[in-house]
Amino acid sequence: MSHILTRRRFLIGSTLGATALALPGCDMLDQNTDIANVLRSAERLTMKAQRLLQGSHALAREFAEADISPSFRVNGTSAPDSDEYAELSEGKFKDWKLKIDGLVERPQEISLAELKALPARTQITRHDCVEGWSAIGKWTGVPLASLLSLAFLRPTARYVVFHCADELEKTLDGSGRYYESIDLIDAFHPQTILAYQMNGQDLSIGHGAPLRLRVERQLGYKQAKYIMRIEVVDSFRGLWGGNGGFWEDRGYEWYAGI
Ligand SMILES: Nc1nc2c(c(=O)[nH]1)N[C@H]1C(S)=C(S)[C@@H](COP(=O)(O)O)O[C@H]1N2
Ligand SMILES: [Mo]
Repeated sequence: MSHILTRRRFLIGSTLGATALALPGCDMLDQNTDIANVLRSAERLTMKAQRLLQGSHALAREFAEADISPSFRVNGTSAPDSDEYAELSEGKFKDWKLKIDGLVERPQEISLAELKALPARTQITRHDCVEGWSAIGKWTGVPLASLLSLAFLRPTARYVVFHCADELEKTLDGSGRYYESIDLIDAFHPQTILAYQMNGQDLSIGHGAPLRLRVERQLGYKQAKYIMRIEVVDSFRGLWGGNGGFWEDRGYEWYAGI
């Protein structure tokens, strides 16, 4: 079903694209805004339909040990290029702390050892990248819900933003820094975890050490690696391009439902 929805979304997109091309001389700016608005509402439709059809707590499929892919590609950043990250990784992330702040009552700073001492979840799931490859991996980590409960969300909290260590694109203003965001339904979903292990071993640098997001009902680019800080917000305004993620600021959909 979700494939049909996805295809439909593409069809809506391409029809509009053709219309835009067929109308040269129009005020392209206005038109682009219209197109963006229609595409955005189509995306909301996809999200609502997925949740309506599957329920907001439906689980992504989980697999068996035997299904784990023998190789799992490293994609996007393979190692954050900063002195700060180099120092942290040389020290085996003993000095790394996950910050949780924004619209929370009790901001947190949690070490990797503390995270590993919390109740963990392990899940074997399929990762689907928009570039057209998939791989099955086993992830172990702390449910995001547990951490948000420690921090106590304020009543205005709407989204959870993940700030990463890497710049995927070198820009003067820092807008090439990777970040992602999800809403509270996905944040409290039982398969949404902050993983520190992959296939039974500490996360490698390529796969996002020391901590990465797994939000299993969405595509690969939502699975933020190298998480340094979690910020709870009520909107994306004021955050880089304002669209809730590195790739979203470059035109990808914010809700990347599979
Ligand atoms: N911080 C950060 N997170 C990221 C990326 C990235 O470049 N930087 N790439 C994304 C994309 S497009 C994919 S497909 C997955 C790849 O995860 P992997 O390298 O473990 O395969 O990470 C996602 N999370
Ligand atoms: Mo991806």
